[in-house]
Amino acid sequence: MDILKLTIMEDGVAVVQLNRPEAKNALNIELRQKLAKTFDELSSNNHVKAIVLTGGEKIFAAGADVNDFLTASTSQMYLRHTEAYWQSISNCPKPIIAAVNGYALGGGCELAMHADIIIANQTAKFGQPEVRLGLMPGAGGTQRLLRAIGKFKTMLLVLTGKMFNADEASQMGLVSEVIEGDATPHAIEIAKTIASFSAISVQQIKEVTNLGQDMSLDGALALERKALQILFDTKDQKEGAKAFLEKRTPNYQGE
Ligand code: CO8
Repeated sequence: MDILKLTIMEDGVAVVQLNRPEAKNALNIELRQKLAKTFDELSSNNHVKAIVLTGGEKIFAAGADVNDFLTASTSQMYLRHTEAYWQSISNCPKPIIAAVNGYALGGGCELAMHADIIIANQTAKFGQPEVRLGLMPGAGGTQRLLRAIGKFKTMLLVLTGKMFNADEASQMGLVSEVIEGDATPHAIEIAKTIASFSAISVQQIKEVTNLGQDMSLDGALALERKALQILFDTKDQKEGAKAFLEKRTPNYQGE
């Protein structure tokens, strides 16, 4: 059985599915290596414009594979350099939409937070339970959560390991949208919409939004302005304006 499934659709949408249902999609080293390799490939595949990341209908991911932690020493953990696996995802210039059904815990919640949009269904349960294992989050669970929902909600979650459901996650600002039924088809629809736009404008929007989060407001506004100005040098920008005035669908080439 393939522990990671990849489907590339005609309209430029790629669907990446974690597939270790017997272990609740726990992220063992092999799965994380495959995820990283897949995201590296998708980043450089010009046909792919948007990516949906899912764990299937029942679960997103129950975190790191705890079996990998039983005997690991500090130096072994260091030498794994797993930050490189995560960077393959966080450096991906294309929009990533996480479709979360069921549990997204520990490294699973951190994986969802590597996405740009999170769609959750009513069965979704988020949490950073590492503290219950004598551990702490290690792939953004303290820092990405802090930036998404603020200090006091973050502290409550990471210090108690408490799980929270989709509506609570949405109220906190962790989830983009909560839907009834399977989150994946809805995430694919959103990805298709994004894939129909100019890839170059989409990627600039993602880059500026993410970079701006950690910059001063003045610096981030300047970055935004410069990125907008760069778009005026693209064929797609001219095509977008022309198509609007001619009342037709634009034909974007990503140039
Ligand atoms: N690692 C290894 N195996 C797991 C994991 C896991 N994280 N989660 C579930 N499994 C296995 C179970 O051991 C069980 O195996 P078996 O059938 O052989 O007994 C099987 O999956 C089914 O699990 P359950 O019987 O427990 O299923 P339930 O429906 O009763 O419960 C839960 C589902 C709530 C998801 C429960 O399995 C659970 O609490 N899992 C662990 C959640 C957790 O603590 N996650 C944090 C892990 S630590 C972490 O992520 C640190 C991150 C650091 C950096 C990032 C690395 C990626």
